[in-house]
Amino acid sequence: MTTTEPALTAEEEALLPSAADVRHYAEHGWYLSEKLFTDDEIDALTAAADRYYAGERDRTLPVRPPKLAYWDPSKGPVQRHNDYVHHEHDGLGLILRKPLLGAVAARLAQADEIRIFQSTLIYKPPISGEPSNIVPWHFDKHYWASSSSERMLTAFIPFHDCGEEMGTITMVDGSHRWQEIGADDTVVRHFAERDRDQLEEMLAENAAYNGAVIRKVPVVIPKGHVSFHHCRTYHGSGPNLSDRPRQAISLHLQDGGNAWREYPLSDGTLAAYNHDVLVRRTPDGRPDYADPEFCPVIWRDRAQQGG
Ligand SMILES: O=C(O)CCC(=O)C(=O)O
Ligand SMILES: [Fe+2]
Repeated sequence: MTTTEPALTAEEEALLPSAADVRHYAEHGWYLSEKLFTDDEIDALTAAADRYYAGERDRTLPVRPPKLAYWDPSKGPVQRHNDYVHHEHDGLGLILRKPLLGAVAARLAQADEIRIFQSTLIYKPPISGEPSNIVPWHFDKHYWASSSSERMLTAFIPFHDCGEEMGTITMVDGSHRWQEIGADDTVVRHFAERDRDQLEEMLAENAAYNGAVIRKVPVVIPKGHVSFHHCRTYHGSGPNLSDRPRQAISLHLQDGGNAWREYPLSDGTLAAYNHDVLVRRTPDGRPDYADPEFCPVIWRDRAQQGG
């Protein structure tokens, strides 16, 4: 047998979402997992993040993509975002590849395979009035217009108990099922580049168009648990009012079927993602979102494995 993916232990199997949990995710667009990481694993993430911030890298990107989030100390005490940490730092990357995490995502997305799409290391300094700490309403698919899949999802992994006072991630319940109006191309710009009031208004307009009431659910996440959201679920988060930094990794995941697609924007250019200048090409010349160098597989159903 040449199976490459380790099976889950019986204890891990018990942590997978139940059929009712999968239905909850399909209906609400988000899911708070069981305890998927041990305290030791989360503490190892914190220690690895400290080393990352001190400048440690196992490798660096061969070129700098156009929209890379890459905080460095010269930016000062603002909210930190650093992309591609699973690629650049093995201490972070190895923990993020935990098969159990991929298995949970596969159940939710109803996919046979889960690959990393992106990983962003996040740090909200404990400064209550810091404007950059506020994450305005958005959904992640807006940044991924060049991705063909509608099943992509994000695992939000805090490094500690994460409650409302720390500005935990907050979901707009069921919003992944809304139809979108007024989707002008500015939505593909990252929220950090956009006006916050404009995004609040966009949320209200989209809710009204769908006859929906906006129900905001702050996800109170105990250490080791993970909050998952669908790529069309609106979410955001508030200030960090605590006396500790709010630290997390946002692990963006793609199902096995995801691939680069041609998605023309109104100005005639094609939607692009940072990967497009990094990953290898498919035989027909498209950016390959399955390049194992940048988009490693973290879960494949055993039924799909050769062996
Ligand atoms: O840091 C946050 O609260 C939100 C992060 C986010 O937008 C995401 O995980 O997709
Ligand atoms: Fe997001």
